[in-house]
Amino acid sequence: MTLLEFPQNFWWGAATSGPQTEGRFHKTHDNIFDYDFDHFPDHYWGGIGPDTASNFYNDYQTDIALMKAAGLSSVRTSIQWTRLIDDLETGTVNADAARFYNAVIDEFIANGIKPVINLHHFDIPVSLVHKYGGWESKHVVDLFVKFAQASFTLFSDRVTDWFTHNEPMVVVEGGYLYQFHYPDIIDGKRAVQVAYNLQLASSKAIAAFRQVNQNPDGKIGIILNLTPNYPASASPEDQAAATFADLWQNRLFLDASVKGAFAAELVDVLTNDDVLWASTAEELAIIQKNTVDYLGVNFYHPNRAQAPKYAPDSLAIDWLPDKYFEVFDKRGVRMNADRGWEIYPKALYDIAKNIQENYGNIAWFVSENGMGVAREDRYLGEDGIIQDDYRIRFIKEHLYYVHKAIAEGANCFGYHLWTPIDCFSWRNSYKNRYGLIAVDVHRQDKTLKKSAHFFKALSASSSFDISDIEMAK
Ligand code: BGP
Repeated sequence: MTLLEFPQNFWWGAATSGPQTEGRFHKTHDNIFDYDFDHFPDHYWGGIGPDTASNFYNDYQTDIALMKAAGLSSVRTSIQWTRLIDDLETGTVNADAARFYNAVIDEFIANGIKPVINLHHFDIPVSLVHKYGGWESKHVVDLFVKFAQASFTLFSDRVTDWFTHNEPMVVVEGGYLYQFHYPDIIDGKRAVQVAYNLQLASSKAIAAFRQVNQNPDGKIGIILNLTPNYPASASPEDQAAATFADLWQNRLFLDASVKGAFAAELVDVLTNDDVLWASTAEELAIIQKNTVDYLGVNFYHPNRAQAPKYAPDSLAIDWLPDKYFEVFDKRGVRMNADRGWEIYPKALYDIAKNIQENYGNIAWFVSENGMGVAREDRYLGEDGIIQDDYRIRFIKEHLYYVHKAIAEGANCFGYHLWTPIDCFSWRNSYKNRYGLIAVDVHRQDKTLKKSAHFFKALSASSSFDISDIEMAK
């Protein structure tokens, strides 16, 4: 037996979001996924959309009891803008929604689970996209701040841990570059403005938090999907491609959120290419002043970057960041075939080192990490428990590198698995299951998987035995 021990008070938890669990019940507004599903159901795996919920809205007490049974000491979810706010222009609160989120927060606390609250998890109200162009609009930035302010006012007496956005880069890429989120636009210049406005929204929300937060222990951060870009080769072209990919995918939000300024190298490229965002001195001062208290880091897979194969001129579109890099699948590596993602746990160590060396060793936690597997009923044991040993191995391997980084001084204070209970996953719907707890969405049956029992022991002892894992031998 070789035990890996983690610090006391380490957060052992899991992450989910409002739009992926609550269901559409009783919402005043539709978000972009509600709308997209109503109009293009074939975008969704099996034609199953956000209406088919794991039912947290009605079942939150049962779900939280199951999360407790899985040993979770903290859980991240999000408040839905489309539920909490009645009038999107003025930011008035819907009383039923406030009651619902109050009850959820109280239920978490009563079960000894720290509620960690995120505000924006891809789920902008669709009417703001149609009326103003969504995140392309600075008016929408200010409407988001009203929603944020309402949330802080209502809940910051009990909620101490807040985040502004989940993976803003996915909003940019999905909605404005690669067509996997509504509005499915391909336009690099507009993507650049969306990125800037998302950063501005985060910084303005942080400023609002510092005015209305009621709790001396209150903290606020941003959740970023940081994915190292490993160059395909040592050639200067591939190295330059990886450097730009890192600037664009990671440093854009990381530098602005932690250091209060966008990376000068990125600003130079965007300026030379004549696609730089429209900003004002006053906005840049807000970004400079309102840096994060800490960071959430979502990590699933690394990227491999190489110099683009196609000459920029052959791109039909005026400007795309793909001008500078191309992401490719490396051959012969370990993959999660169901999701098409490479499995490379050491990347978490590289992320930790980067934060330690280049971002003042700011406090951070793994805010999402996980393994989505299709048709998990294949692994149902005779005892009726899904034997998801692959997930336990995945968790252990990633934690091995978190542990190593902490031993070398990384300021990492927790690990959240995606996700507590199998949930709706955007266009993949229910194809890949990530949960510690299985759900049969038709019968609304929820059962602990083998990984939930593992997680409970992990959380109780803040340690685990690594001796069965190859890398430890
Ligand atoms: C992250 C999102 C989550 C979740 C997860 C799994 O990017 O923050 O909301 O969906 O990815 O990915 P997917 O559902 O696409 O398999």
